[in-house]
Amino acid sequence: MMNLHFSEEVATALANNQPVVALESTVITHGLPYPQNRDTALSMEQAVRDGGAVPATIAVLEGRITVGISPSDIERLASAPAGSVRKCSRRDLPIAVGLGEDAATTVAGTMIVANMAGIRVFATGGIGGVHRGHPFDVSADLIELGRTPVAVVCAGAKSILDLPLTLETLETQGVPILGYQTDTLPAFFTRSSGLPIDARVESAEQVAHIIHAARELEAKHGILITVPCPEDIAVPEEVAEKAIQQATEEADAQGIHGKEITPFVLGRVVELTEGRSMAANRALLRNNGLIAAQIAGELVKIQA
Ligand code: PSU
Ligand code: MN
Repeated sequence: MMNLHFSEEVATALANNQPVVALESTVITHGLPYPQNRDTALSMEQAVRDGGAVPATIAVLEGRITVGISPSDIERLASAPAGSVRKCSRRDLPIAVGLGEDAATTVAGTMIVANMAGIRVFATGGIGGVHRGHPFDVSADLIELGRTPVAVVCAGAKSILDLPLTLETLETQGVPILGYQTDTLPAFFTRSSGLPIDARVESAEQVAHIIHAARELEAKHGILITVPCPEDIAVPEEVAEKAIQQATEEADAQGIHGKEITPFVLGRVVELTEGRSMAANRALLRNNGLIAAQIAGELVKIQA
């Protein structure tokens, strides 16, 4: 099997059955601008620690799949020129490794590595989904959730996506969608999409019991835990919707598609909301890191 490179801290935590939370790196290279990307990545790691777990940010560094990259690696990825680091989903992993590249793992890429590393819980901002107006542009994240047993804590799917089609796809893939202290699917910057989820959960302990049950069932799929953006900083629905509408139209008009759409639209939405979406994005990443750590802690207790 492929050799993974672990930081000493992550290797020790895993060997001692201590809680570990995986974190992705595409949000660093493609999700936020410098230096907010670096600061957010570091504060998300801190949020995981505050929640009692060890953070393991995952990336490919010069072809080496690394679990627990260092603060200086985070700085290097964060400050790399736009477009110079490969956005690494399932199909990109062998390319990045085979060519000895630097690459930032998406939700799908991070799930694959976390699973290989024995990390059961992963925190991110938003997963990929089905793109509005492009029903065949289905993120590999959704397919990965259907075949890799990692629990993903997120703020729902990005509100730039077609959320009803995204939910349909996840249902087909057999992925349970939990609402953390909520009855509806959060829509990333906004707290609710109004769409139903499969079950409301109140605590990290309940989530851990569901993850454990899936494991006992020998489930091959992942579990999605959706957490609304903290209330004081969430973007009101009308504001988010208007900005997304405009950014999506601009992307279409400029012929932007495939893996370029998400970074383009997110960047434009930040400009159009005068930074409010970025503040919300950063706050929800930290919050998800904290809750994922608590879930990982409860899971360790059950599986001890
Ligand atoms: N949401 C964000 N920022 C991001 C992403 C999502 O706010 O950077 C990234 C995640 O890494 C996610 C990826 O896995 O976008 C999905 O891209 P695609 O639709 O090309 O699969
Ligand atoms: Mn896509």
